[in-house]
Amino acid sequence: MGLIEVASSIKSMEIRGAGLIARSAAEALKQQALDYKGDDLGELRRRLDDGRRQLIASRPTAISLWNAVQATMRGSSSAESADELRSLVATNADSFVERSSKAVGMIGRIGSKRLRSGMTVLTHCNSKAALGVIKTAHADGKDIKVYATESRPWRQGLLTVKDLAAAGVPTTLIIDSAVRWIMKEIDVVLVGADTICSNGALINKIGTSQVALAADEARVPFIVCAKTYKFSPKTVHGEMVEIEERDASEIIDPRLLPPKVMVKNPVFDATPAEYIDSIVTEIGLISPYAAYEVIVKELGQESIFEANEE
Ligand code: RUB
Repeated sequence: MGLIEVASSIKSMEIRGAGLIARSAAEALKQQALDYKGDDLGELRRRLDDGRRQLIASRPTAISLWNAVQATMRGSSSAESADELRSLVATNADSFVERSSKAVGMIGRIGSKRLRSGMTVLTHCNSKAALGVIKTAHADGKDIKVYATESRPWRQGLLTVKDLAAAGVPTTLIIDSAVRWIMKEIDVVLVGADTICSNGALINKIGTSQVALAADEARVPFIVCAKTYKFSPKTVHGEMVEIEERDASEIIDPRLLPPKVMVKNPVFDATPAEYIDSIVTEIGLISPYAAYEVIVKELGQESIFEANEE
């Protein structure tokens, strides 16, 4: 798949989930570099820069996309030939994809220690990181039950129940509005992340903040499963995370609506740090209030400088 196709598949959500879009973007940039066979350094830079912008514009909310693109392009300004630039981008992309894939496994192992046999987990939407935790606990022989929300309008919950059922985890699908009712049966909530802000706030699938409110009311721990490249250097500069709004037709066929009725379709929301017990990352289980340190230590001071240059 060429870069333009990858960017449009991310936009149309054929490629979705913050981790997967990040890995796909890194691979698309690598492909863009390898597809240019010429030796004009300026031309290769222009192609990569165009590609970089198209990928970043494909979905605005998940910082994983921006972090992946930055990591893939890091050091590229000092390349002195097209060959050097090509191999730098390819090496960066490979190491990003490898680190990202390993991180999912680490998160699974660390997070699963928080699950004991007999626990019932609630998850929202479809997060590979959160499902990795559940599947690791199950594979370790723990008796875990799961409630999975449908996650309207895209119904990513159907992917979640399919994945968990294939792994043999007893799973029950619920509609999003059943969350507060079901919370009395839940021992822990596990969700993924599209972005974690420097103040520890979580940006994730619409409805996540309502799940967090219901968990808080019932004193059920709310745990986020997120690779460190879900943390946002941009928010260190006070930048607000753009919440993507998608077409109304994803919710309802507009022809079914009475005249003058409008539809709003925000697809992510913000959960403040105070509702989050902990964040499971590949470097360990941390407090949401440690988000700034994660950005500085894991993504590096240079990511904060780069974010300011945008
Ligand atoms: C998916 C979503 C997931 C996060 C984390 O939204 O909100 O919870 O992306 O996923 P969408 P992962 O379907 O709109 O992309 O843990 O797989 O990175």
